[in-house]
Amino acid sequence: MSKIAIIGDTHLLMQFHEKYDKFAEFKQFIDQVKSAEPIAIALLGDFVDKRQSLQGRLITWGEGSEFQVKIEKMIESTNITWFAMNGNHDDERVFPSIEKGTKNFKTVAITKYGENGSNISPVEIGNVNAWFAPVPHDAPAQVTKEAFQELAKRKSAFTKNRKRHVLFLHVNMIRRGQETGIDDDILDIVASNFDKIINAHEHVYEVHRKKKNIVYMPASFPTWVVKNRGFVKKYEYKAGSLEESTKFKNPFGYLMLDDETLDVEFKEFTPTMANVEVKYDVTGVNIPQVRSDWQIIAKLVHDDLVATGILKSVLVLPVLTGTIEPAISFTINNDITTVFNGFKNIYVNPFVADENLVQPSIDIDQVKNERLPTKETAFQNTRAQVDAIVKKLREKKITVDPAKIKDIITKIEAAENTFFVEKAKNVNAAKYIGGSIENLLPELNDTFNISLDMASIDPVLTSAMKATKAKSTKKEG
Ligand SMILES: [Mn+2]
Repeated sequence: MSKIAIIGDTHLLMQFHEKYDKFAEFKQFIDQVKSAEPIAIALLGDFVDKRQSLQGRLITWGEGSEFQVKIEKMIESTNITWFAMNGNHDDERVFPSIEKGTKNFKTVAITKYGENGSNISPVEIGNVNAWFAPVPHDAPAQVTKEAFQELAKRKSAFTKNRKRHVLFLHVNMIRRGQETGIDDDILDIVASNFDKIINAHEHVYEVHRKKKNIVYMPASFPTWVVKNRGFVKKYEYKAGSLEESTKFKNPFGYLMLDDETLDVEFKEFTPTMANVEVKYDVTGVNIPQVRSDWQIIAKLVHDDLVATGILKSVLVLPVLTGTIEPAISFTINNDITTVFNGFKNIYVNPFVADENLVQPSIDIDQVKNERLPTKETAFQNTRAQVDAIVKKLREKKITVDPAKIKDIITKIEAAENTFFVEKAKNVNAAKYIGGSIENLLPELNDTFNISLDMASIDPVLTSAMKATKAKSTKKEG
């Protein structure tokens, strides 16, 4: 009795989190696979990815090839033969190129449009005939049906040996709405012809609920952050406490296929980082509330998963529900991130909306009449406060000429300042203002904390004055 390891959906060049090193993780992962002593490794695609966003720009396959040597060495270190088929995220040039540099890596199928499986033959691995079928992942139902009929025909005509037949695929199989997935009657064409069917791409280990010989395979380790996929646990925050919505479940790992019984075993791989979801109701909250709530949330998630040693690090995905005020939506990601900066081994992702989240849209004319000021009203208000600012500073034994403050305000106003228009597009206000006045008044820039303080410029001016004063005092001293 021998076992074949089946791996896939590693997405090595897709960023999960900047602190998560997929190459280091991949090494750990294949070491674990190797220690299970499979006779071969079947790699079912979405291995490296065509493109990834690196520091905000897309890198091409050419740039990605700098990782190739690293990957090839890791594959070689297993001393096990790899049989590989690419997925929809892999550039079709990558696998043949890895094969050239790696003696134990064999490209057995290249998935691309127009492929229908009509010219493939199985690879004998142990006691099975392994059919790697390069059927496109999102082909129209009729195309998939014809490809499956072709595969069934070829399998029926196969007489070379009496081994059992396993079909490997990388397609959208699970029904998710009208457009995605394959109907049971089409699946039946292969389910009734092959002894076992293993489909990558779904990132979840599951046996088809009707056709028990169809198995979906798990992702090796975290891929990217999407709501409702790939999480290890879900929580909901309610009135100061964090309720568990799901039990901890590690969805990552690989499959071991018994080459005699064709039994499939899911082997867990515990990643060094995984994400959880926290549902949070934003109705009626203000910024101090957001910060104190998330202080509690971060602490509780940390205590539950990191302090207990279940995971080395955790990435939290805030899932917002309720009604979000514009004033909160502009800064909530920053406010939450600020809280997490105080924790070790726990990180936070930008929020996503729950299906019920109401986000009132803002148009610039409407903003004029609401509490978010326009550029004009913000500067008007601030000018009206100059005397008060001078008075406050005097109480702190700082003497400032009101004309100087007016001068600073005029400089800010005169600077290229489309912030109040950009704000409607959800641009981070603190960063925008910080950037636009940086050259004018570096001391001011230091003092920006949260953007909404800018709605009234006086607290910013106050602390800027302090900073200026402190600096000049130092110099004099
Ligand atoms: Mn895929």
